[in-house]
Amino acid sequence: MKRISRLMGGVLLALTVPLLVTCDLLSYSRPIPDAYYSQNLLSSAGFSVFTGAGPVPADPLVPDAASWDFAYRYTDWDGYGYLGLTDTGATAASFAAVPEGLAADAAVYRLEVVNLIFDGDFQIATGGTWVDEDNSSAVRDTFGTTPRMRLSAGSNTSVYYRPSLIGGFVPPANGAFRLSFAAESTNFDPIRIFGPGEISFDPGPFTSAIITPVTTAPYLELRFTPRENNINFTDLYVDDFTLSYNTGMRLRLLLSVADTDPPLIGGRYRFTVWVCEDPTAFPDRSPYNLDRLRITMLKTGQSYLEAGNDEYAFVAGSPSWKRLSVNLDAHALQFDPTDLPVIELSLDLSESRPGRILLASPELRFYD
Ligand SMILES: [Ca+2]
Repeated sequence: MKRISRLMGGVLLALTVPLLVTCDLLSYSRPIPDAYYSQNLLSSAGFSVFTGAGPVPADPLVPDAASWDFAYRYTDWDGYGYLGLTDTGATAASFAAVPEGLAADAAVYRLEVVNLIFDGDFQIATGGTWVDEDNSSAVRDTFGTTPRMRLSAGSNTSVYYRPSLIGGFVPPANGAFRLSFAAESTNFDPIRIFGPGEISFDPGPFTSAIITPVTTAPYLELRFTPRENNINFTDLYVDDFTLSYNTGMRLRLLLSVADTDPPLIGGRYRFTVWVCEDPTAFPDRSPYNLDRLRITMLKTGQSYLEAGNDEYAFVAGSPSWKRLSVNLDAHALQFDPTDLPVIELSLDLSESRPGRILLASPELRFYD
């Protein structure tokens, strides 16, 4: 028995030693070509490669890969352009000082969450139709820093607002939209605000809710009313009514293995994009500065990965270029051989109010 054990031990040792040597050699040989560590894998997939402005796709089950696109086009979509991506024709240096890492001549694109309410900032007039019952009023007030509406309502009465929608837009049946506005009161009067479907809003600097407009005019109506019977409210200031679509609000790039140069392999990646405040936008009137933007990477049905996210938030001041960056720290990209997309690079606007922002230089880099 001892002899057999010794023999087995010897055989095992003989098998193990070359295995260890092989592993050692592998770990030092770095099998991944240098190009993966040195190149932007999106060198041929900048924002100029874009299909999101196209018509309803013939086969919504097969998303366009290797071009920037809007995710809502592949849901139950009515064909309206709820997001916009356009070439400004200008370079990064034209908008703000160019920080290290961003090329001065990088092409700059404008990303917009379309505001479907017309004159909800009351710059022109009263932004639609106001209906005030006896002892109630809705007056356009131009005394402050920006025109807004001043509302009052007597006991057991209401003020109604039917916003104008932008030309050519008719809400689709059962569509989900985000209605947002600012409501301020100096009197702290108890107020109830109801949207379509009796969704209630709390007054605040910005209040929003997901609503479903009806498909016939006036499409949308808000009701402002005292919180209890036999009381009233005065001097409720409302402004900045916006409406945006709320399904598939992502600018995305789906990538199959062969869509990058060099081709995608399993591993960890970093996705970065530069953003800058848009000089054609305003903090307090339409077109607004985009208030927030989140970037991330998403797995597809063919792959597995876990990414963090990075978020931009608007701060009034001089425009500046800011780098958003997200890594596959939590779990590297993994996939079995497939021709289908294995990763989505995503600029998520699902929590954003309508507005504009500038984008430049999307990059995907392999790091591990
Ligand atoms: Ca205003």
